[in-house]
Amino acid sequence: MIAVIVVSSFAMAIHPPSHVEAIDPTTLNTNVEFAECNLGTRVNPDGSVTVRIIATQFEFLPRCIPVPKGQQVTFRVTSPDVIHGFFIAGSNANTMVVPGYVAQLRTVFSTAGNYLMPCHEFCGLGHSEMWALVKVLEGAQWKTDASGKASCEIPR
Ligand SMILES: [Cu+2]
Repeated sequence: MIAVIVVSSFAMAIHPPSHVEAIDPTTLNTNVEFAECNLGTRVNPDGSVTVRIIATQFEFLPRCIPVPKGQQVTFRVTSPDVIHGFFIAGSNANTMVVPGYVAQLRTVFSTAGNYLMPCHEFCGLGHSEMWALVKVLEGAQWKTDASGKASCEIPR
């Protein structure tokens, strides 16, 4: 039995679902993709939507994440410190965020509204305070600036 597990895990390269790609957690602050100005929701030139999030003790950056209804959204999440949980209540988005890796998942939100995104992996004393909000927007509510970035700020 052990031989089967060992051989198959090497042969089939079994990884946890959060293992998509490696990233150096110690230099996250100088990483281009996860730079502060690049975090959040962005519509790419091809029209696809990517959300980049840093999960850190004890918050998600950014804390408010706007996404369009009925369109595939790719989440890319990483952590500079400890293991966090990425879970969007009411959706099928659920993965671990392991430092050293980028967790990536895709989902489609078919209903507009606010979705709570709590950290569901105990990460320390402030764990219970660690959550973000995903706002699924439709129609005119969903908009981006000239660079393709969407934000939760209420227009004045
Ligand atoms: Cu956490």
